[in-house]
Amino acid sequence: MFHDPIMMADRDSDDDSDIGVKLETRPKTKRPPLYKVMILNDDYTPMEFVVHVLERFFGMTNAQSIELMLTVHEKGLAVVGVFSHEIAETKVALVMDFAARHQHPLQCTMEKE
Ligand code: TYC
Repeated sequence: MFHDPIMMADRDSDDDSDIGVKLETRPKTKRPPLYKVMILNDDYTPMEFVVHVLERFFGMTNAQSIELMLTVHEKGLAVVGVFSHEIAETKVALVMDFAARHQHPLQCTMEKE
């Protein structure tokens, strides 16, 4: 009876072979980590330049850029966006290169969220 060929068509119906087998309930779709891109305050970079950077590289309006630049000026730093590792790295490199080419000490960094 245990391995009766008639019962074999329904393999799990009576032999307890599924004890201890946990079926996966949650799909394993791990999201990639996200990274905060930040700009830091300094005493020398002109306010207008920072506003231009925020418009040019982070797609902000002039009003949004002025507000965020003033937040950085007052608080020391602010998150300007959250991106995948590759996009964050590219934004940081573009901003740092743009600032250096204009001889401003503006710093842009990234950090895992
Ligand atoms: N503190 C600068 C000034 O007074 C302005 C500034 C703002 C610089 C934001 C950098 O990320 C920055 N000219």
